[in-house]
Amino acid sequence: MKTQVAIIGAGPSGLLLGALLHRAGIDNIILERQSGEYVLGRIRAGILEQVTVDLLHEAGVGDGVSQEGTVHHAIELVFKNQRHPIDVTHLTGGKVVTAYGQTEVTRDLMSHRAAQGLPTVYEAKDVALHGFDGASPYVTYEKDGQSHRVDCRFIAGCDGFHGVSRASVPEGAITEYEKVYPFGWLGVLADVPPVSPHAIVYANSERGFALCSMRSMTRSRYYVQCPLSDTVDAWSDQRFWDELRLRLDPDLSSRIVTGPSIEKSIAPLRSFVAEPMRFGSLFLAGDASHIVPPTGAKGLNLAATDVKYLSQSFIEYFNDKTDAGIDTYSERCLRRIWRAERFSWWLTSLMHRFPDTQGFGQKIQEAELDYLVNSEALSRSLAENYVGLPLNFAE
Ligand code: RFL
Ligand code: PHB
Repeated sequence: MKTQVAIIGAGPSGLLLGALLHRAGIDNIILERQSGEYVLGRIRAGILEQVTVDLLHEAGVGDGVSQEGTVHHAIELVFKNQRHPIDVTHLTGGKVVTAYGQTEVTRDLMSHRAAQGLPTVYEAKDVALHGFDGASPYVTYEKDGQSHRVDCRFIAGCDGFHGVSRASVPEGAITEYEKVYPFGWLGVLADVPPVSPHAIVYANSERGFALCSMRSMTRSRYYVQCPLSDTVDAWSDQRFWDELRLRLDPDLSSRIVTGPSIEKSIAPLRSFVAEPMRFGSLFLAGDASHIVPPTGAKGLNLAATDVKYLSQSFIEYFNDKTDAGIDTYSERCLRRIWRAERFSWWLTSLMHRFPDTQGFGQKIQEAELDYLVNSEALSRSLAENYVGLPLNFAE
């Protein structure tokens, strides 16, 4: 097989890249290790920046988010049993975020790709990258007991944190920066109306962090901070709902509607960046090159903007015969990524209980929360990062 761009991974990064390239007339093949159902079964992100929503429209898959997404103008911070609304739309001169699940984004992109008849190989085993230090790289994989080879001009590594693409780069060529947090998030998805349909709630309580989010007016997504040693089995639905209630203010707590969970999982929290993002003819995008703790709701949004820059760079290369875009891809992405890393680390530090922080650290956290909700300047800083930076930010 031969194509212009071989894309590894059919998560949101790989699928969005495939759609944007196809619209520009650039051939691509996606190789995915798992089945389509498995990819859709992973419940992850829920909050999209406007830049991401615009990209979905540009890729031709905006109908779902337009019809089913819920626009939010505010978030709420809860601490010391009190709610503090932050009107992000007012603070950013009119910007919003949209609640629309990663599962739905992925499903929309998958259906669009299938309708266009574009090649996606699910359950591609032993994917291996070759010759990306030159201009004729290729990818090999096994499917149904047979070996296959895809020749291409570029490889896009969109295969997430545990993928093969970053792992294929020679050790000395890559620098990794990492911070692992001493807790995880236990997430529950349930078909109950969201307790706060107009604002995502971030709570810092003595018992730890909690988050109230949603997928629709009839489906909620909630999280509580938990020790990394916890297992899902230790958390019955009842225990989860009881714990969530204890971490919210009395009003929200009394209004939570409970029901059986339809998904429950524990995710560790990590900040991670691998630099650079280009190695000859191999380009990394999304979680393959960086991870943020989910507190800032930035992971999927960063993946989308990486892919926007990457598709533009490939389009300029194939259609305008210029290397300028591919040569600056890594640098342009990394500036935006580090801004999102800073924001996600800051919000994580502000909202969680750290097992080794008592006394002074705790008091500083309280003072910062107090400052944040009473200072328009600091609230605006939170708001402008939460809604996301523009694609070509100058400041
Ligand atoms: P993905 O989604 O991990 O997809 C990578 C795909 O590559 C496949 N793969 C391979 N394929 C072939 N060969 C191999 N060797 C392969 N190895 C892996 C995998 O099977 C998979 O299908 O990465 P991608 O596309 O870069 O997308 C990134 C996002 O998934 C991620 O950043 C977000 O989910 C992060 N995130 C959030 N982001 C937001 O913008 N807003 C949010 O509200 C938000 N909430 C979250 C989140 C992540 C969470 N968890 C579980 C980590 C909430 C949570 C709890
Ligand atoms: C979610 O809806 O899953 C969600 C919302 C906000 C976050 C993280 C996750 O910061």
